[in-house]
Amino acid sequence: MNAFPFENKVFDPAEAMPRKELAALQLQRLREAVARAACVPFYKKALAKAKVTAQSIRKLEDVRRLPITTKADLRDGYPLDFLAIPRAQVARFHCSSGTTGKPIFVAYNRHDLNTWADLCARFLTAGGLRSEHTVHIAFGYGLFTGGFGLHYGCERVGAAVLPAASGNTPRQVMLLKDLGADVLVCTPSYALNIAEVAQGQGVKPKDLSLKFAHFGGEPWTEDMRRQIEAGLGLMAFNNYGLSEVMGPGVSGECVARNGMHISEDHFLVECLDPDTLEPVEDGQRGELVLTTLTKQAMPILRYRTRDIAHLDPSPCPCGRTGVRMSRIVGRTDDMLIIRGVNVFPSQIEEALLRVEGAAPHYFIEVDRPGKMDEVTVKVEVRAQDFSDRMSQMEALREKISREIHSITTIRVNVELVEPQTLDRSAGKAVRVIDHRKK
Ligand code: DLL
Repeated sequence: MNAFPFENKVFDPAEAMPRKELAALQLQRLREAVARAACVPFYKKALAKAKVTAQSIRKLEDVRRLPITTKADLRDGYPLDFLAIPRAQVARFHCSSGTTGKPIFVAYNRHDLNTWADLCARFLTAGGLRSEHTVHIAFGYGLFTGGFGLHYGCERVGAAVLPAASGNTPRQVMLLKDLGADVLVCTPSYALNIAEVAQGQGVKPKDLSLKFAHFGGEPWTEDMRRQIEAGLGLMAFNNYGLSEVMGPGVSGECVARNGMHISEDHFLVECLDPDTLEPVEDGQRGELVLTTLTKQAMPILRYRTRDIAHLDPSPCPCGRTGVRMSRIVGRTDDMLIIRGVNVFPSQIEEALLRVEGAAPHYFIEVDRPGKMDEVTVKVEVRAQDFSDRMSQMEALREKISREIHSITTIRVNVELVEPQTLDRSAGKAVRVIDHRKK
């Protein structure tokens, strides 16, 4: 274990439970989850149609007999048709993110809030958080599950929290510097924004006390990780979750940083071909489908997350036994189909960050002016590389275009823009606009 840069500590021994024991626990909890879900009219009907009862679940694979739940089902159940407990027992509501139309309310009872804090404490501990640390949380506090989820997780570890919330970036830099927080929690794109503002103020990584960061809520790449780590002088960890099944705390990286351990004692995960809904082989990309095993207020069966990743069940040197999921490479609903080729925005990000001179700030515009799809990628040039010399900028443009082609196989128009001209996010970054959808 001394190969690791810090002590590998487990928050809950359940994280290292032998797989056989875990499977038995999952089976018992799956039956309980089905029984709880049956209190929801949508599931009562769907379970009856599929001829499944809690008692008829004999093995874990029986999960495949359960009905699938989609975001559209949850929308149709607006506001609270999926509540499985009396309203008077609800302890908190949040909403799933989404900018258009009505949100989806998610509900927790006291038991769920307690589990949630524990599960966030798991990945925070795995990624270096200790009780003596101070955590600067720059997530939105409100309907979004990021702020409150991480807040109570940090407190569960025993750490001190600065609930900075998001926005007013120069002030964030001041707070980080003056209070000397050890750990930063926010979206990766906001971390990049903070790093940039810090740099603009002449604040160097050594002026900050940051040691670790826990980023999640949106896709990011390994190159982005390196950029943020260099910009803020810290070690960054990835964590994943979604409000429909709880919020942050579904999975997170350990000190090995080679995939995010899923808390499988609380979530049953399937990785399915999004077209056929058949399971894919381990290591193959598929859509994650999650069943909550312990959630009481709003249990969810086989939720189609739309998130594409692969699973790695091989043993991890950290000793945790929960299967690891890869980074989210994209979502089935933000996968762009460009002239018949599937392209994820994360691939474009990967290409950009490989080119010296391109800043990690970009915006993708897709259109179909005639019969053909056209993609324009606007990329900021790094301040130190920006030049009035046309030939220099043209060479950079060419390089970016070639890199995108080599990763995605598509040709795109690359438009270089001046440093600091694209919008910065304080939460989840919006990186794509598809005019074809109008
Ligand atoms: O974003 C929960 C969360 C908050 C997770 C803070 C981690 C940290 P929603 O707003 O419902 O919940 O959005 C969920 O965000 O389906 C993914 O598409 C995306 N997402 C979340 N974490 C990651 C991640 C929260 N680490 C949606 N990498 C999910 C890639 C992520 N995408």
